[in-house]
This record gives sequence, C-alpha cells and structure tokens, in this order.
Amino acid sequence: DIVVNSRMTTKKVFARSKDIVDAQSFLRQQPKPVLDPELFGAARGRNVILVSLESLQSFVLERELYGQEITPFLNDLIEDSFYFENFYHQTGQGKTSDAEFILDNSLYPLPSGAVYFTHAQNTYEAMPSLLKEHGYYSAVFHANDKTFWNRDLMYQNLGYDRFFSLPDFEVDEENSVGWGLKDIPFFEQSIKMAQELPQPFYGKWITLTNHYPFELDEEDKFIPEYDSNSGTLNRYVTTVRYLDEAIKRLFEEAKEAGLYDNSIFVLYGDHYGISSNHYRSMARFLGKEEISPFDHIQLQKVPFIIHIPGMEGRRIETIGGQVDVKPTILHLLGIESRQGLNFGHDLFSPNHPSYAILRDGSFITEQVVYTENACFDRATGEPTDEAKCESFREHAVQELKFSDEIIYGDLMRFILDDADQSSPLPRLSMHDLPPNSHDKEGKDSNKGS
Ligand code: GP9
Ligand code: MN
Repeated sequence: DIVVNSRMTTKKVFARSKDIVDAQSFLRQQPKPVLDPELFGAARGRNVILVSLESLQSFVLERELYGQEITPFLNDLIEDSFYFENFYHQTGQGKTSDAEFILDNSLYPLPSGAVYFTHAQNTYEAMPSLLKEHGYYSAVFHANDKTFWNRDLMYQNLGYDRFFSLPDFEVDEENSVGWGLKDIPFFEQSIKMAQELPQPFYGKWITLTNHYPFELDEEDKFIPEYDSNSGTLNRYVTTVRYLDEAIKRLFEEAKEAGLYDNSIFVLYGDHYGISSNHYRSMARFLGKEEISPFDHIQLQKVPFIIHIPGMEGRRIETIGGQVDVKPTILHLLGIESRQGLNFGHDLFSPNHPSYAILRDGSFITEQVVYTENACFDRATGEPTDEAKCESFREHAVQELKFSDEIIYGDLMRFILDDADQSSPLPRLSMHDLPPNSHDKEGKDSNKGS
C-alpha cells in the first residue's frame, strides 16, 4: 500500500481535465432511475441498520447439513424481506474494507491494495456525509482496533460521526474467540449503545466471528462441523450457523431497545470465505463433480437482504452487486441519487440495468457469465461463443477503468463541484447496458433502457 500510495500521489497531482471529462461523461450515461411509486421513500426518516456479514457467501443459505438448516434465521428472514438472489461481492485485496468502501460510495475498490489505506484523503460523496444533509447521524460498531484497515482515518473522511471500536466494548476471555469479541455479545453490547444515538441514524455493524480460521468454542457450535478434507470448509459451516444465531439476537435486541419499528435492516455478505484452495471439498459439499470457472463465479454471490418492518418483501432475481447498494438504500429513504456520481444502480428502479462486474474483470449479465477469458451461457453454465460476451466486455473494462481513474486522480473533487453547479445533469446518449427482464411481479421489467 505504501508503494501504491506514493505512486498515486503523483497521479493525483497530474489529474488532467480530459480525465475528468471522460469519467464524468461515462457516469452521466447511466440511465436516470425511474422512481418506484411504492418503494421510493418507503423508509423515509427511518434508521438504517447496516450489517456486514463476515465472509458470508450465498451458497449456505437455504441449505441443510445433517438435516438441519445452516442459516435458519436468515432463511425465515428472507421470506419477509427483499432478498436479492443474484447479488455479488466486488471486493479486491481490501476485503471487508473494500466492501465498506463500495457500499458507502458506489465506486469500485482498486485492482490492487486497499483503497482504505491508499486513498483515505480523497474527496468522496459517501453515505454518512450525504445522509447528514438529510438529518442523519452516523456511526460504526466494530469490536476491533480502530486502526485496522485504516478505518479511523477513512471513517472521518467519509463523514462518520462516531466509531465504536475495541475500547468501547467489554471484551474478556469468556466472550471472545479467534479475532475477538464474539458476534452475539457484540450485538448485545452495541445495540444498547445505538439506543443512545441521535435518530435517525445510519449505523454500520461489522461482524467478526465468521472469519478465517473459523474458530468457535464448543458451546457456540449449534450445528456439527462438515466432514471433508478441508478443515476450513468444515468449520465454516459451524461459524456461519453461529453468525445466523447472532443476527437473530440482533433482531431481538433491536426489538427490545425499541429500535425495530423505526429502522430498516440492510444485511450484506462482505466477500467470500472459502477460497479456491478448498474447491475439491466444496464440490463434494455442493454435490458437484468439480467447481468450474462458471461455478466459481456463482460462488461469489453474497446475501443482500433488506428487511423493512411492516412491509412485505419479495425475492428479486435482478443481477446486482455491492456497488448498487448506495442508490438502492437512498431510493427507500426517499432521496434521489444525483446523476453522474455513482457506478451502481438503484435496484428498485424499474429501469435499472441488470449486471455485476467483479473486481477481476469477470462479469455476469442476464445472458452470459464472463471469466478467465471464457464466455459461458448463464442459463446452462456451458461455454458459449465468445462473441456473446464481447459487447459487454468492453463496457466492463471501461467501468472499472473510470472508477479507478476517479480514485487515482481524486476526481470526485471536480465531479462533485460540477454536480453541485449543474444538477440535474443533462442526459447524454443511452447506453446498451443489459436490461433486466424477469424480476417477479413485473416490477423491474426494463424496456426503457
Ligand atoms: C477486521 C475485519 C476482518 O477488522 O474487518 O477483516 P477482513 O480480513 O475480512 O478484511
Ligand atoms: Mn471480512
């Protein structure tokens, strides 16, 4: 990160106006979201309880082991929530911090290094500072050292009002394991702190127990470990089950604290937990012969769940990623995203495109999956004509490139200034972004884009 940092300082100084104009016109080509009359502002003025689910991948949801559900609470919760079934993490080397960065800014993280370290001084339009303009207080809860991932500095820059870190928690031998405070006492302690916050708040809870090497005390094992050659995968199942129990506790605590009804709960998996080193055992777990490159991309799906008390949800098949979370939450809060500032799309907007681009350049559209220079038919998982991936491949390269340029050159300084002066921005030509065609209830049919 130190090397990247010094190289990038030079880049920033030499940010050229052409770079700014190019990045800006790319962003302005994003389709202007059409508001959903039922959902726009459906959570106006409510607290946002955002939960980073450590290393949680989607493949464990709605799956049983030894006749027991691995995530019984989440499985019930998604029946009563908006559940995005085709949602991908887009993190790089910055892991948890990359996920945080993507969610707060609707920008991609960097191809190498952690943007939390290398570009913590840039100008951003981040959720905490943006929501402050709408009367929100913001806080983060994470029972780890405040300097981990440079969070203390980055959080100040992003506009967080308060960071509850290790010294704010009671941590002892009894209530900790592996990386520190166990998630259940973490929620018990932190929800009490949240009760004291000014409301409405935008609060981020970062869980930790379901982190490699996936250790647990005997009394916290609510499901037996899996039995394969991979100790990592074996233990993962058990720590995921513990995380599920911790989320259940979060909801109980929130209800008890009187926070439930006036909040929305936004839960997301931060990144994968099981690397390709464990794919032989993973194949057995999933009942497959092997994990193909196509399967590997499917395994980058992470849960994205929005629970709005008092409102029914639905399963949403549209393809999306972490970069889409910022505009999607803003939609629910009744705040229109300013055009030209976000790489992601509002997934509740009826005309949003349906795709996800991963940090390594792989991508998923309704028709195809592209990875490792190969094109797969998304419906069958079979290799298909490369030409089918070609048109979007160019777009994916551009999207990552412009996001990188914005970060390297600190271009949001200029883009934001401009947006302030000329908002709403003029629309440029429409793009051939992949439409989404089959969300349930016809909500998301996308003939317009
Ligand atoms: C550390 C926690 C875990 O504070 O966020 O980080 P990770 O290794 O998952 O990025
Ligand atoms: Mn993590």
